Amino acid sequence: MTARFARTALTTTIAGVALASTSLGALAAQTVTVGHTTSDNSHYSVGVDAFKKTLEELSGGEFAVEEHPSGALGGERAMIEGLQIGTIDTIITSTGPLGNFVPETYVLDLPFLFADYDQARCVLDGEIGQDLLDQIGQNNLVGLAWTENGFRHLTNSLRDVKTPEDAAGLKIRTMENQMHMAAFEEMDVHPTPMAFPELFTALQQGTVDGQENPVSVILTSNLWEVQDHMTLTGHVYSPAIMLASPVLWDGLSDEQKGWFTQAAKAGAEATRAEVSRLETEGVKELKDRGVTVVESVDKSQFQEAVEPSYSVYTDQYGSEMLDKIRNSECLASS
Ligand code: EAX
Repeated sequence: MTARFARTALTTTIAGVALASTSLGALAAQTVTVGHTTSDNSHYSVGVDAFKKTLEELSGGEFAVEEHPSGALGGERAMIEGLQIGTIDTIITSTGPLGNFVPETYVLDLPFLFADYDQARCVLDGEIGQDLLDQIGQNNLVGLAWTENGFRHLTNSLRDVKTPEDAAGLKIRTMENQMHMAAFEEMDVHPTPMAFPELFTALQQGTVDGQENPVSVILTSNLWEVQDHMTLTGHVYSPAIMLASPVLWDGLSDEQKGWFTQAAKAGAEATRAEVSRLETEGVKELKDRGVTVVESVDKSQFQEAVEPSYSVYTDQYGSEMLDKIRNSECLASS
C-alpha cells in the first residue's frame, strides 16, 4: 500500500468513526419494549399509546417505546419471567398468572369481590393497591401502576347459560390462576388453565367449550368468531398491571423512574376509559356479530355457587387482606 493510499484509507476510517458517533448521538433514544397479549386495537393498546406519548414527551425523546401486542413476546406467565431475567422491559398483564409470583395479589382474583368498576378502581388506587405494588417490588418485579382488564363474562360454543347448573359440565379455559380454577370447580365446570395466546385455536378446535374474559378482550381478540353464547356473569373483576423489569429499573435515575411511573398512570387512565366504553358499547357489537347474549342474569345464584372458593384463599393466606378490602371506604356506586 502506498503512503498516499494508506493516508486516504485512514482518513476514511476516521471520518467513518466520526460519522458513526454523530449518528449514535442522534439515535441515543433508549428503546423500551412493552409486551401484552391482546390485539393492537385493544384496551391495553390504547394504554400503550398513552404510555408511549407521555414517556417520550416527558423524557424529551430519551426513551422510545415499542409495542409488542398479541402475545408476540409470549403468554403472560412467560412475559413475567422475561421481566425477571431482563429480556423484556415492561408489560401489561392481567393478574391471571401474577399470584404464582406474588401470592399476596391472589386476593384480587376472588369471584364477586368487587361490586363494580368504581369500587375496584378505588381500592387499587388507594392504600391497598399501593401495598400490593410494594409486595410486587419485593419479588424481583416492579409494579408501575394498576390498570384494567375488566369484569369477566362467560362464553361458550354449546348452549345458553342462565344458571350455574347450565354451566356445569362445560370445559372452560381459565387463566393459570388458582383462585379462578377453584371458583369454577365449585360450579362443576371443568377448568382448563391455558396461556391466552393458545386460546383462540383451542376454542376453534373444540379442545375447550368456552372461556371467560371481559367484553374488551372478547371483542378485540375476535373470540366471537368461535363462541356463539355469552352470559354477562361479571363473575370476577380482572385487574391489570403495568410491570417493569428490575434490570431496566435499576439502570434508571430517580427522575427517569418518575417519568415511567407518570407515563404508566396515563396509560392506565386511558385503558380504564376504553374498558368503560367497550363495556357499554361492546355488547351490542357482539350481538351484531351473531353472539347470543344472556343479559339479565341472577348473579346471586352464581355468587352462591362459587362462595366455597373463598376458603381456598383464606386457608392458605388468611383473611387479613380480604377484610381490609371489605372494610375499605371504597364503595360501590351501583
Ligand atoms: O390480559 O388470559 C386472559 O384471559 C387475559 O384476560 C388476557 O390475556 C388479557
